[in-house]
Amino acid sequence: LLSGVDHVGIAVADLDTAIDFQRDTFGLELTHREENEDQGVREAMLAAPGDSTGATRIQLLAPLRADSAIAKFLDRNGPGLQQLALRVTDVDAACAALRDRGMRLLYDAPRRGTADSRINFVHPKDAGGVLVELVQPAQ
Ligand code: CMX
Repeated sequence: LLSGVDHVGIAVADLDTAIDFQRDTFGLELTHREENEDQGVREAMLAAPGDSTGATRIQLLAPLRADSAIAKFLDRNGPGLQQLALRVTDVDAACAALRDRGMRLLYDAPRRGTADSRINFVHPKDAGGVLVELVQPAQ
């Protein structure tokens, strides 16, 4: 079911400042940005120049609201790595398999993620201290 590492997510206070930093320092290019009201984030996807579709990306996540998961993460930890996102071909089947292995999934059913993907999360306490996102990209 696993088809790769989709992205690594970094919590940031200000999205535009973080995009400029990643471009000017590491040469990463902005490939996508959006606001996800459900997740309470303003977000951007960046990739190495010339990366084809399917490559691992860097996701920058800034809070839209004070009560969002990213706002809470920033309050507690400051900016930094917030999540590891694994790409799966069937998120429903992946969640069922992980539940069978004793993992707690945060949502009963997958929700909408970046670019109309379907997402769920494994609780970080069940995954070695890492918030693992499962992403099934839109067709
Ligand atoms: N990575 C690793 N550990 C984390 C963590 C993270 N991102 N976020 C919280 N934790 C740890 C906390 O430090 C805490 O540890 P201790 O008990 O040892 O102190 C523990 O997990 C539980 O913390 P909590 O206070 O009970 O829970 P929070 O309110 O911090 O919520 C979580 C944690 C994962 C449930 C919440 O962040 C969440 O719902 N995340 C999923 C949604 C999300 O992250 N959305 C933003 C991204 C959107 C996108 O990718 O599209």
